[in-house]
Amino acid sequence: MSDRFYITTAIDYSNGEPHLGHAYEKIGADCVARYRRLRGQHVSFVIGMDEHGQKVAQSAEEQGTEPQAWVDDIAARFQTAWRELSISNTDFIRTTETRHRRTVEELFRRIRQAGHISEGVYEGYYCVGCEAFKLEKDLVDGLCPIHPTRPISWVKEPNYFFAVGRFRRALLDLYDARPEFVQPTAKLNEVRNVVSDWADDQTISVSRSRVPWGIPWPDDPSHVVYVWFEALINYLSATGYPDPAFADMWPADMHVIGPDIVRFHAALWPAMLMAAGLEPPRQVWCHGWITTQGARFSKSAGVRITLRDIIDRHGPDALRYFVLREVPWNADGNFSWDRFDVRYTAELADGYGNLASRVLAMVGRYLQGRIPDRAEPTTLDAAGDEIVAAYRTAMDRHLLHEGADLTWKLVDRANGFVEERAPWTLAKEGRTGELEEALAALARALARITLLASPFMPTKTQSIWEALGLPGTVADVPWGYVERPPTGGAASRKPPPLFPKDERES
Ligand code: ME8
Repeated sequence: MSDRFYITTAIDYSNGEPHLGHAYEKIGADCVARYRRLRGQHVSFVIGMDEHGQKVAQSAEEQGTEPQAWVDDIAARFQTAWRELSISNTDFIRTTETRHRRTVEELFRRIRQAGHISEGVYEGYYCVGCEAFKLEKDLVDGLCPIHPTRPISWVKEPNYFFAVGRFRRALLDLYDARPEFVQPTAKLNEVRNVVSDWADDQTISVSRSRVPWGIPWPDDPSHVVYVWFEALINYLSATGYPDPAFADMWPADMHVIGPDIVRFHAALWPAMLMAAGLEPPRQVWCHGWITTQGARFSKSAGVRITLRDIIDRHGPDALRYFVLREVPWNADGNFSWDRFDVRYTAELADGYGNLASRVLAMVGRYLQGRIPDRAEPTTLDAAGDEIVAAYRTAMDRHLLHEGADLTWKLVDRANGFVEERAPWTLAKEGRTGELEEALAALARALARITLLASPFMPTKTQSIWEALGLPGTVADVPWGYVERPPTGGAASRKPPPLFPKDERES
C-alpha cells in the first residue's frame, strides 16, 4: 500500500441546494478517506463545485441574480452542509477560481500543441440537464431519458473539436489491462460500448453567444470551453498542475462518481490526459442511485424530502451510518423513513449505544472507572480478530456496506458477551478476577468497534473514544490500535447521551 491516497468526488452543479444524492456521494468518499487515514495513508480528499455552463447560468437568471453572486451563495450552502456532515475534505475547488482556469488553459495548450484540436461545425441535440451533446438514438420520445422534464435543444454552430477517436485503441487496451479501472465491472462494459461507438471528433467549445458563462476559449473570444471538458480538469487543478509538485498527488487513486457520468470520467477524461501526455487516474468508482419511492433524489425529479429534514431526524452521524449501511456502495438503494428509524433504534440506540453505556457504566460502578490491565484473550477477542481481518479485506476493496455490517456483527457479539458473563453477578459474588477479565475484554471490544465505526460516524465514535479515556482521536490513531486496543489502565467515564430515542419511536 502506498503512503499516499488521492480521492475526489464529482463537483456538484451550482444549480440548487444539496440533496441526499450529493450527500451520499460525499459521505461514502469521506468514509473511504477516513478508512485510508486509519490505515496510515496520507489522504488528499478533494470535493467542490461545478460553476460554469448553461444550467448554472439559467438558475442564476431564474433567481434574478448575477451568475458569480449565485455560485458564491450556493458554494457556501454546500460547504455548510459538508461541515455539518463531518466531511473531511482537504480542499474545496470551485471552477470559477483562478487556479482552475490556469490549469485548464495549460492542459488545453498541451493538447492543442500535440495536434489533437481542430475547428469545424457542430449540428445536433444538446441536453442542458446533462450539459451534453446527444445523438438521436440517445433520446426517448424526443427527450433526454435522464432529464425528461427539460426540453432538448437543437444547436448548429462553429466549434472546436477534440480528436477523441485517436485514443479509442489506447482506452480499450487500458480497460483490458486494468479491469479494476472502473468499478463495478458492469459499468466497464457500458464504457467499452461508448468508446467503441465514439465519433472521431467531439466538440469541446460552445459559442459564447449561446452560453456566455464559462472559461473563454484561449485566443478565440467568440467561444467558451465546453463545461464538461473544463469541469473534469478540476481534479488536476487541485494538484497545482502545471507546478511540478502536482506529481506528488497525480495520478488520482479514486474518482468517486454517480452512474450518469461514468462515461465522462472513464472515457473522455483519460483521453484528455493521454492527449496531454499525462497518466489516467487509477480508478473510477461508480456508486449507485439513491432513490425514495422509486424516484431519484435530484433537483428536477421533484422529490420533496430535503437534506435538512433527513439530518434533523436523528443527527448527522446517524444519517452517515444509515446511508452507508442501507445502500451498497456499488449498487442502487432506497431511502425510507421507516428503515431509517428501524436501523437507528435497533443498531445505534439499542446496539452500539447500549453496549457503550453498559460497559462504561459497569466499569464505573464495579471498578471505580479504571479499565483493568488484563490481557487474557477471551472468545470475544477471538471473534474480534476474525472480524477485524474480514473488515480490512472488505474496506480495502471499498465495500463499505460490508465493513459496516461486520462492525455491527461485533457489536452483537459484544452485547451477547455481556449477557453470557453477567458482570453484575460476578460483582455480587465477589469474583473480582473474572469480573476484571470480562470488563477488560468488553472495553477492548468497544474500543475496536469504535475505531472500525469511526469512518462511518466520526463524531459519535470520538465521544465514545474519549469516554473510554483513550489517547489521541479516532481520526489520528495508528491502525495498530485496532489490532491491540490500548485500554488497560485507562480512566473511563460516562459518555454523553449517544443515540437518544425520541417520542416518535416510543
Ligand atoms: O453531474 N443518487 O453534477 P450533479 C446518487 N457537475 N448520486 C447522485 C444522485 C442520486 N439520487 N443525484 C446526483 C454533475 N448524484 C457534474 C459533475 S464532475 C467533473 C462534474 C450524483 O450536481 C451524480 O451522479 O448533477 C454526481 O456524481 C454528483 O451527484 C453530482 O451531480
